Amino acid sequence: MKRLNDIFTKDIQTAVIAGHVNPDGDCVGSATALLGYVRRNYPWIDVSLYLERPKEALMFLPGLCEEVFTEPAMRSVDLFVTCDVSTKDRIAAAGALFDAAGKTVSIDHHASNPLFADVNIVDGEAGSCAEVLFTLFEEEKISRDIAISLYTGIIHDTGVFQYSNVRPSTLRIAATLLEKGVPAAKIIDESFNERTLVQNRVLGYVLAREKTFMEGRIAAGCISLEEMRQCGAEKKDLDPIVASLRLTAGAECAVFVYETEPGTSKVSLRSSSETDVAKVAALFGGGGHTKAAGCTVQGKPEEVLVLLTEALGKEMNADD
Ligand SMILES: [Mn+2]
Repeated sequence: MKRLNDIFTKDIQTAVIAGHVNPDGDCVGSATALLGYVRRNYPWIDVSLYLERPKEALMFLPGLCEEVFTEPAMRSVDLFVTCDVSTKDRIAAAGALFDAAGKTVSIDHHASNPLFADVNIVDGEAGSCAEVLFTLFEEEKISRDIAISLYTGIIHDTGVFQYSNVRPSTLRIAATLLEKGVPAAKIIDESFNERTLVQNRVLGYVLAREKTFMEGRIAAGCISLEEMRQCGAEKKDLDPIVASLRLTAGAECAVFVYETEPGTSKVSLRSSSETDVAKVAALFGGGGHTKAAGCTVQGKPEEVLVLLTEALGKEMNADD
């Protein structure tokens, strides 16, 4: 708890909080929670938040406004804090400001974080960055709005307390946040579960063409830019797909590949077994967590799908 007092000291006048590219619920939840906490408890600091625009379902989070999505005009700040950012090159657009900052801090839960900042508060065992932040905050100084942000971060990175990254402490933290008046059911439904008509259509399209490999131990699906266009879908509409593939009976790992630009494909990997998908992603220059990882690979989605299932198959065989 004292650690934050050692970071947000009296000599800090300007601070920026930033997240990672393509921000998810944990990134936006953590960053807005920290923004609220700094504004409330370190009022002498002129703090601003910089994020890429997240999906619409996260726009309810306290502290988000147009200014947040506009790159900060200032040239340098006393303090630059990243939330949920696993490597320096994943800091969203304000990266130049990071280099020019008086002091940098990384608050994160990716075990692969190379400790790229001056101060690194990284708990690779935590299910979400929001959980790491909770342990840094003083409980009585957490407002309802801050609790809402933290709770959102936790549910998004734990799949509403379903994934294996949930620890007993995750639920204790969630209980404390509920006591702060978080409207949990509403947040879960509206920010996590809800899907648009387009999302449902594109999910159906990919699942209808799902394939399995390694005697059903790998479930895989892919979609090209042309097929996305036919479904009226954009990148942001693809979020729920890999999790649905993973639910296939008998599948230990899921691979979802989509084309981001002609000839370039993005891969999402999930594991519900011992297989470390971050290792497989790293073979292709990507990264992530042991159970959820990703990478970008040159090639058409169907080709990349074959490459990835082969690499994943080797990794699974090595584990057997
Ligand atoms: Mn996270």
